[in-house]
Amino acid sequence: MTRAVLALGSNIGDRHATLRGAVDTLLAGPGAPTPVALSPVYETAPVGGPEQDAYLNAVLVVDFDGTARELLERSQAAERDFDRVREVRWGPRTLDVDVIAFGDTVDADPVLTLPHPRAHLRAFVLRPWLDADPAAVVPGRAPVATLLAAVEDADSTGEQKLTLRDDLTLRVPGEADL
Ligand code: PH2
Ligand code: MG
Ligand code: MG
Repeated sequence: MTRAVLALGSNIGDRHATLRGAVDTLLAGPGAPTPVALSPVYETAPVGGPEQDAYLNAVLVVDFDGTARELLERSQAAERDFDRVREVRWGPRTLDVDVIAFGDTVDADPVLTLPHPRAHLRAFVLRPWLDADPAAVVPGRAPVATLLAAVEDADSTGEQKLTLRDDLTLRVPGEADL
């Protein structure tokens, strides 16, 4: 069993319904990962890419009995379920599911670079990850809390502004709203 971190993002359509559905899809079926923690939802300014609408972002921490590649395949299958079409890099999408960390793996494999090569720079990953796991560490780098503080300090322009949307709940199947 490996503890893994998935980052979810949506900025097209009914973003909240998409994130809710994505959590259900990711945790459903034989061999699915077991949920460990689910972050609150944040509304986040788009980082990089073309001009696009704001995202909803969240983080799901799981235990997974399989390989990192298998978890990536499940994440991509969930994206396909929500009609994700591959468009411009960093462009708008109905659903993005990124494998951010897989145990303490550090691997430059271009198909699945671990940890995610930009996670340590992105408040929209670090903030919800810290909520889901206050002791989290980005493998090979530093504690999430330290990295988030550095990102916030460097963000004088507010490019990485995020807002807690505690009006938008997510839940793990079979549990009350978190
Ligand atoms: N994802 C991107 C590009 N930019 N910006 C925000 N705020 N949230 C995202 O999830 C996001 C992004 C590429 O995956
Ligand atoms: Mg992404
Ligand atoms: Mg992605």
